Amino acid sequence: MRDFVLRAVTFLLRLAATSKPRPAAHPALGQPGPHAKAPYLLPPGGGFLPPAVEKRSCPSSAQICSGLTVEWFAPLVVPPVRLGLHTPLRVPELVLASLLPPLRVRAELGSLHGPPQRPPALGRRRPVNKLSSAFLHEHNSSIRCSPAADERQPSLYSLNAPLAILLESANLDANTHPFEGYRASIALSFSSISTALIMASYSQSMMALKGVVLGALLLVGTGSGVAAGKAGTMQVVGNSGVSAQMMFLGTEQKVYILDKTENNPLKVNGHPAWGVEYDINSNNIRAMEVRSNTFCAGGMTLGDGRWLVTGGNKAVTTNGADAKSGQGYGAYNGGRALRFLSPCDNQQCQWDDQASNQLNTERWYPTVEPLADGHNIILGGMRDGGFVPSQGSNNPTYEFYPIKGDGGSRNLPILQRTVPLSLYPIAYLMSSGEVFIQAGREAILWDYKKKSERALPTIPGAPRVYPASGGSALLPLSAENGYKETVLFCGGMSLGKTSNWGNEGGPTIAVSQLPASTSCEQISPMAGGASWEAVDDLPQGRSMGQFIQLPDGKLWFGNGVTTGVAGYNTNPNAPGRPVGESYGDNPSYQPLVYDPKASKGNRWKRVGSSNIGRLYHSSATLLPDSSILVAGSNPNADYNTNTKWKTEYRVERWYPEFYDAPRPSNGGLPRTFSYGGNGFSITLPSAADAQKAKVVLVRTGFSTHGMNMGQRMIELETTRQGSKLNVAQLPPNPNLFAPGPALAFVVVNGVPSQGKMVMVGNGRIGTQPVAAKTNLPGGKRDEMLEGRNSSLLERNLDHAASQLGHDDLLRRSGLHARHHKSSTDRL
Ligand SMILES: [Cu+2]
Repeated sequence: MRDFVLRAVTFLLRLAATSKPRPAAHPALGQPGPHAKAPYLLPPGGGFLPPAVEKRSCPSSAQICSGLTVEWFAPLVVPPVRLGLHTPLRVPELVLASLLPPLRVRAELGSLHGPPQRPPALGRRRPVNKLSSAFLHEHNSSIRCSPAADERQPSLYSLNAPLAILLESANLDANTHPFEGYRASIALSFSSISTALIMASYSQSMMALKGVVLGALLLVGTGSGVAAGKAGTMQVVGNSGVSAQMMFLGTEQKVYILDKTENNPLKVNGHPAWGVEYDINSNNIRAMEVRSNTFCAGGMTLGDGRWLVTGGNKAVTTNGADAKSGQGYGAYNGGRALRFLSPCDNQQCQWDDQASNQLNTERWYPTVEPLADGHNIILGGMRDGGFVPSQGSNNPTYEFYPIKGDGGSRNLPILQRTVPLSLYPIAYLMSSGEVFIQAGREAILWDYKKKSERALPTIPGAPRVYPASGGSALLPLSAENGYKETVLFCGGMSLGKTSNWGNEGGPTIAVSQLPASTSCEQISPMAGGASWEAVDDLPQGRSMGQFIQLPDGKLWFGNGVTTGVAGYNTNPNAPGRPVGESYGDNPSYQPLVYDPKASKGNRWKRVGSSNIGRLYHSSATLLPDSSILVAGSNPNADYNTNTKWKTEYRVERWYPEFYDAPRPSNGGLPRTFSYGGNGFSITLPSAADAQKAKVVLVRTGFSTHGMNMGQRMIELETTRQGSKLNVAQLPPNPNLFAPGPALAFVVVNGVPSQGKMVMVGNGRIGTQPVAAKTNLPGGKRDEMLEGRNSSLLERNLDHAASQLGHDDLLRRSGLHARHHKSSTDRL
């Protein structure tokens, strides 16, 4: 204790000599307070911090509860570093923990590059520094846990014993690693505990360049600029319980995660779980019963707001081997499954996964895209398992849910022509009602009404569909770009000859160390003479990279590997040369942000970094606060902790650079949106804000395999009158944004509000009511019609509504109310 105070004084003195005076101490941090007896970490150079002790509840069913991250900066050549829990754990909160079974310690070490821009926050779970152009490079081989194990072999410690972790750094090459810095993530795991656990979180940072322990700044206390600090970073926030092969945002509070059927330690109804509901705020999970095997299924919302997850694979037993239906882990054949979920916030909803609901044919790796009438189109897949299909196992057809017309499966010739690269075809509904489809190297516009196709040019660069697994995204639609669709593809893999992809048994050449493609290409399929256009290359090749649409119009690109492809093989001598079981290796730890409006050459930016590899079967989704939940990775046939790329349960959250900025209110947003019809208005704090404001809708999508089915964003038309922002409904064409749930945001000067879950369309499956395009006051044309505007608008809408014969439209548009009362938030 005396030592502690002495060190504090020393650092304060050093600090006083090297920095400007700071505001008065934060009462909780300015003195060795209630945390003074807590264990602390002994960092390189002897700096220290009183750790923040944090209570954390683990889900009752979870077996692992993690969350201790240490970060610091050090010179290029780092001497061996000793981090230790310097004193026995004696804080009152930890007494309970000390009575519990042994503590399991696992640590991973990575390096961070880029100068620190601000001191770390203390007293928060995440002690992360904001780093510019951070670059992470993993050095797992250079870490040792003392006394007896390395990071891949968790060792057991008693909580009452001092814990020390020795980090022996490698000598880094200054040319390839332009800055210095390390991060150690230490996961503390408790086994067999079903009650709430208490975790301690420690932060430590040292910037050796200045000889100052940044953390010591916090002893002096700081005002603004230190307390927040999530922006531009990534942190571990929880545990998914099942590996997140598939993931989607269901409500403003809940994310739903699906795994394939495998031996996850998390159990439900006496068998391993493969589905959970993940609470965004508490990071708690609820195991959910799913009857059929969801192995590589497709999913999307329907026009009535339900989620459909369809297709999958056979019932399996240990290590992915086929099981008789109902045997093994309890899964049923999911090949023809239609599973439904109405997401909820009260923990009561369950998957509706009845054997009576069936597709016409088995589909493993089908793509699902929502249509203008609230149906889903379900494209392709395979009739059985395997790496890639042969003509025999391929299913080159599509069908609809709910069933349309003759109810059967229709042929889709592109999926026959592109075998073996025909699984998970990339599909986006176009404004014409045609579906843009990309598979193999082909691209087409498919008219499912006429059962005809229009060919588009062959995609340059590399194959993009599974298992080459490039990322793809539809760029935001707006009046500014005339709602012209542009589809962007980045990364993927070329193996030269198509035959090198092999067949169900795997690739015929070694793939795991082949560099993935850096190429990015885009096309505007509806434009006359549509052609591919090369845009900024990825800074590093990537397979299984995933685009996530951000409400500011930019796109996150994360997850995946820099070498190899999707898929796995349990045979280490297979021609594809799996690493462990994974055909992908050398994960990309560096999320990027793509700005489609930036000039060419300036579109990519590195934001944040991780030290968790997200290989095959990982996923990500946008959350209402514009952060991104990142989870999954299991390039193995079953739950596997005994291989290089283990089954990954840690859940991370990535925070955009605007994360800490004050957010606009979403209070003026309605809960329902229509196609055309009466707009609405939002009052912003100032006219200047209104000038920079917009309203966007984002369908966050169904994330799996580097895809995000259904994801798209549309910006609504607006005009301004002082501080009032007049907002149009969606354009009168449901093909531009199919009906169903979406997140709505007010975005001011690039900073989004919290997203509000809204319903686009009438909330029903079927032809959607469409009214005339919203006529906004304050626009150039309307300035001339000032005074007459509202009556004209009403006449137009009356006319449109009577033509369409939709009472519902009138009711929902607020038009009736408008006739009788003056409303400031309806136009
Ligand atoms: Cu898969």
